[in-house]
Amino acid sequence: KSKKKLGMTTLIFIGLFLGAFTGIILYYFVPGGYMRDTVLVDGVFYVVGQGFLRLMQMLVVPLVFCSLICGSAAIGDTKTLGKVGVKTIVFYLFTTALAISIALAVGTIVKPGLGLDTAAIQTQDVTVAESTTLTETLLNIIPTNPIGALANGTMLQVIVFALFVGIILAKLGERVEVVSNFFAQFNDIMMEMTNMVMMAAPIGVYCLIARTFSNIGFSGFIPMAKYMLCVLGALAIHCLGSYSALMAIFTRLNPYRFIRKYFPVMSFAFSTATSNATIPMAIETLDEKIGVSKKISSFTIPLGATINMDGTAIMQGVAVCFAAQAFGITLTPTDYLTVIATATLASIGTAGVPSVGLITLSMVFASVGLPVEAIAMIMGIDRILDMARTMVNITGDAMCTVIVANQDGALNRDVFNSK
Ligand code: DAS
Repeated sequence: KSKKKLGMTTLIFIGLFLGAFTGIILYYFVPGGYMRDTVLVDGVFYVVGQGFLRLMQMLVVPLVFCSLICGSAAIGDTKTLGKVGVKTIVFYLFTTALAISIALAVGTIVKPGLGLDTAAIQTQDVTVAESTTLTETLLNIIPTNPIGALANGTMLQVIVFALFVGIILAKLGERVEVVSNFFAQFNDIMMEMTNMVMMAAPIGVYCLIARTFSNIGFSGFIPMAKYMLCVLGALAIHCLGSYSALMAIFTRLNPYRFIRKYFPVMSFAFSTATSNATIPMAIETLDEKIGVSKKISSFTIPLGATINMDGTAIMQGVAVCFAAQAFGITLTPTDYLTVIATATLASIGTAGVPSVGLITLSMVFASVGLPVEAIAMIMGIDRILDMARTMVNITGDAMCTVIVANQDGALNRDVFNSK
């Protein structure tokens, strides 16, 4: 009987859970030593896990640049591109504001900052980010040196430059046929490279998770359990509640089929806590399994990975309530609005890399006069929450992409509804 080829989804699912299981076994039952630490955790797991992550990161800039040039050239006219862009940004801002509101509601009702056993809480020193203004954030989107933007992977600047190139390619048509073909062929190369790297996803995810769980201090969870459950609860409400409702309302598609098909991408985001590195797998999965045309996803996914961080906004909303309660500070309704504005602004300017939400959290706290010491209290247990919120970040990007693609007639519903 021919061995049934296990699908990528199943393999990644196995990698995720086997990795977590391995990590917990190592943490609780295998004493530190040469074999466990040097050979396994900081040897095999570290090298294979980080190697896989670096391969995925290697794809991001060239893939986003080429696929966005091809995507915007395919859309062609600036009117449609503008319409898709405005719709996408409106959806991103709406879902982020909804996310923060859910977080503030959960934080206000559950009160995770009350009755804390502060002595038991492990604190760490805090990285404070300087606050950015709206004008700086907007101006930073325009690249003064596009080659520098590509070299540094400054995603918003890469996106802006690629959009210009794509629109002009469409405008000049025949005159730049060679350049159009070059980018189309280079895009094919990058897509093929993505598929090739994704073959290693199950083992990469296994190693990343196994190492994280074998090093994580679960003991730190107990005194911060209420805070963690608030964040995870709000993330679940938003991911399974808000997103499903919005998808059902706007597309009449089955949201749980979307989550099942998108699970490999969500697992990768969870394992790496990096939205940016998830971009290639997201574009590929949306095209192959969900039926979203690359001319939409090549724009909305990189944009979302940079400016749309609902999961991060949720952590920041709960953290604000936690800090105010822990330090006995009463927040006024204006403070809440300031938090919503600052958290949204903070997420626009920051790339999707590990722990960025914690760094911008210092800006949000400063905007309402909350003590930065509170961040030291939540840093110790932030790794798991970073993984969970990154998973929600990229799910929100994809869900908005499906809605915008559907409205623009760029969603193949047969592919979506296929097994
Ligand atoms: N890890 C970030 C991301 O990749 C999210 C965060 O740090 O809050 O989206």
